[in-house]
Amino acid sequence: MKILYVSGNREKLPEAVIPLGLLYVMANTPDNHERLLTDLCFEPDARSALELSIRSNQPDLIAISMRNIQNNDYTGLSDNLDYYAGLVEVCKKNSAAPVVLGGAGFSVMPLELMNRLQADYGISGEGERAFPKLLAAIEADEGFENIGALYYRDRNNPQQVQQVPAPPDFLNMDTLSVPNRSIADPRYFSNYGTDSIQTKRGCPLRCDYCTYPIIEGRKGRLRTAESVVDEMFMSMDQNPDINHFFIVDSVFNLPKSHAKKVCAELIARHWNVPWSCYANPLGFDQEFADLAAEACCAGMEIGSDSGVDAVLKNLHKGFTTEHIRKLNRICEQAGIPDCHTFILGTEGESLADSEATLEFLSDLDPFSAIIMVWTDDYESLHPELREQRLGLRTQIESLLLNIKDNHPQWSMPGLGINFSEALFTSMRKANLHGPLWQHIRSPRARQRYFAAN
Ligand code: B12
Ligand code: SF4
Repeated sequence: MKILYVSGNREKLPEAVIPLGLLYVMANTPDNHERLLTDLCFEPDARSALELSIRSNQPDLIAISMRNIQNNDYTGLSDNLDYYAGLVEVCKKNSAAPVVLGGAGFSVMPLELMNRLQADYGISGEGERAFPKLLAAIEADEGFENIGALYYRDRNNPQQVQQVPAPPDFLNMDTLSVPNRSIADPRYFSNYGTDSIQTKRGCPLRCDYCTYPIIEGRKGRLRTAESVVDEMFMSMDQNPDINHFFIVDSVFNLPKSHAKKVCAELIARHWNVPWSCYANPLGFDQEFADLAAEACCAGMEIGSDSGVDAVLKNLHKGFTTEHIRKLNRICEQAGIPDCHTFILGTEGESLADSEATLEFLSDLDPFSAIIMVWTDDYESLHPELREQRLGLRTQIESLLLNIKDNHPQWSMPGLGINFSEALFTSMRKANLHGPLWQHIRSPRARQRYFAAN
């Protein structure tokens, strides 16, 4: 079959990111299929670009990757769903080819999105095994049992979406072909300089609101440290513009033995390109931080979420504010900038809890902090849900506006504070790389982290 893979993501805040998931799916589609990539990220007019690609390529099947359905309060909420519905419409108007949806955004609410976006098929979760199986089943005109977490329209009743259960097992990452970055749009690297690398899949924790386990499961599936570092070196050879890596694992330091092995491999092979990752206060120790620093880690992002133990407990975070303080002390000692994300207004939280979190943060004074206001993925589908939450959200926003001048180093994406296209563009022009929170800090605080190292 001739397959047109479409990366629909156009988000450029905090930066444009390569379509790693779609590249994984492409790399693991058998060679007997012709594979073409259309990336809409940098196209001035996404719909026209897609239309042109479909008309000139005449694909037999169109596979659309949906990364984000919402932007966690960065800007508007529902735009992405209308946008993706528009892409499916363009496919349908210009081709009879079936449309398959997949990706992180699709996976968090597959049934709802099949209905809303009117695609023919959808695959939730990992696509490397399920997508080729679906192609084979379509070609052979067979049934869809054993494909994976598949959603499809009933031939006799197209309004009805059928569902095939998810497979019991996830993929062994070391058996997968690695993504071919040479086909990625070079502007990801020339304009942003960051590449993405995945060292494992799965997070064992159970934070209340988290959708990550739906996408990649709870069981850690680790790659060998050698294969991870091989991929990083290969990518550098292919794309000399890369000056930063982001480890996209849900949490890099769990299990910590794996994270330490990756760091040790980087050190052994004299790796010298800065990288960042997500880290969790659980299992965070000095040995890991020191190894990471030696392996060229430029910063870690921590989902600390709240400065109130009762709220952390309610969210099933599994750690307390003391763990957050400990992580902060270790990072400072190792010279690793730590950026803590706090989410205000989660389910059951009061305005007083939000105030207490801000006091905690002020006292913690980490290298950087990003303060978000809670939004639920389902708000993009149900405006009434958003309406219900507006009261507390507005109160939290005025709280933030009142204190923002006291904390010029904190980012508040929802309010555009230390977080805007204009700011990021000027920072990139000043040749600053990696996650930009790493550069929004006073020289005095930098001194605190870097003086000893
Ligand atoms: C790392 C990460 C980031 C990093 C990325 C750094 C970088 N350089 O890549 C940063 C911090 C920048 C970031 C930012 C944002 N992110 Co983010 N991010 C992630 C994370 C943890 C991993 C993404 C990743 O690369 N995974 C690895 C790849 C290989 O997996 P994948 O893309 O899911 O692809 C697999 C499947 O989805 C599927 N698949 C993919 N495409 C297709 C297509 C077809 C046809 C098929 C069949 C299958 C398929 O197969 C792939 C291989 O198995 C996910 C959560 C998670 N654990 O998935 C959130 C996640 C993707 N992010 C999300 C969001 C919302 C954002 C932001 C909008 C805002 C924010 N603050 O979180 C921005 C947008 C940035 C942008 N430009 O798009 C959401 C998206 C869903 C949603 N709720 O809308 C997620 C799921 C987290 C969440 N909140 O639930 N993010
Ligand atoms: S640690 Fe992160 S990825 Fe794991 S369950 Fe909690 S929020 Fe999700």
